Amino acid sequence: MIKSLEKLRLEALAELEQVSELKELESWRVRCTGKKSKLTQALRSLASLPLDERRKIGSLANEIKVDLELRMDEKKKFLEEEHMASFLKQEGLDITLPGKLMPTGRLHPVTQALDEICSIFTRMGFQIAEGPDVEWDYYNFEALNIPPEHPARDMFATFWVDSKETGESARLLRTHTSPMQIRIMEKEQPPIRVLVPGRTYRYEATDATHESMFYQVEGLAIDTNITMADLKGTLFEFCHCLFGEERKVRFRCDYFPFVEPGVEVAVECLNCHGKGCRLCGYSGWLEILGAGMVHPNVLKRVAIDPEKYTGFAFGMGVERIPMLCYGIDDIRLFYNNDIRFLKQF
Ligand code: FA5
Repeated sequence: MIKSLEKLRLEALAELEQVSELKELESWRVRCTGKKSKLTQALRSLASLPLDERRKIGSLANEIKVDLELRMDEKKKFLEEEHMASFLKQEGLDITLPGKLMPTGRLHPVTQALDEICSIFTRMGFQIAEGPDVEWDYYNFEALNIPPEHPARDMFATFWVDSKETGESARLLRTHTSPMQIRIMEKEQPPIRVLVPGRTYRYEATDATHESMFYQVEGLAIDTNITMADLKGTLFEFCHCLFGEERKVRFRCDYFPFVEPGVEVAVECLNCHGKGCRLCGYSGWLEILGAGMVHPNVLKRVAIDPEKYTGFAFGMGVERIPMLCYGIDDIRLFYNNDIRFLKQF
């Protein structure tokens, strides 16, 4: 019995040696280790043997079975690898070739600046709102204390959608984000703290610091006891968060019909450190925003009592921020879509 089991093992291993395909391996398994194989039959016949012999032969038969199954697994692995190698050769696929790098996208520098500005003001308690790019004359001018023929309309060279003779129901591309002050105050009661990012349009020749489409962020705070000191504190804090504590910030009087008093805020030019260059028009300063205390006429227009409530508003040019931070000396670079420029940020 022992001899015939060893013979079975040798025969099975010799046959396994000859197997060259996965399909053949399966029929080898059925033949040599399956239910009807001689080996399984030998294991079944153990019951009729005396106990001593049964132990000896039983353990040998099991050892042979385990051995054959192990060899079969090795052979299977070998055949699978061989099959994969020949498949890859036929397909002509070279898996050692390095893959193609997919270029990773990134946010436009103006979007990055918008995100940063919004994050600073939301930390101060402002909420974000958005409004339409195509606006009524009423919101863009009239309700902001700029009636027709007011000389301040010249400050905002306008792209008209309808004839401007139509009056307050004429449509235009908003020249600033300030019309959102009115839209918000029409709907909300004080206290109000809101921030409005958005596109604005001006019908003017472009140069290093002026585009005909640019982004602004409007800020509006209305409450009891809001003073100029709150406006100054808020804007100083913002400038220091964005540009660093050491950057000089300048407040100067300015005129906007919808605020009284009005100010202009400029930041020391990073490009020339205040010495004067093309970017700052050789002044050493770059104006980033206009601001002021909301004019009582504007509050009255939206039925907010100016005796009870006061507030401040500001509107900043967004492109000027990355220009200052990165020393970019021409605003037009942002919208030329030159990937060599954009991928630096
Ligand atoms: C305004 O647009 C006012 N609405 C700002 C304001 C809001 C004042 C609330 C008071 C209260 P101004 O025209 O100065 O103001 O524009 C504000 C900022 O937008 C400027 O400081 C500048 O940074 C930017 N800006 C103006 N015109 C252009 C332009 N053509 N291209 C790029 N940025 C511009």
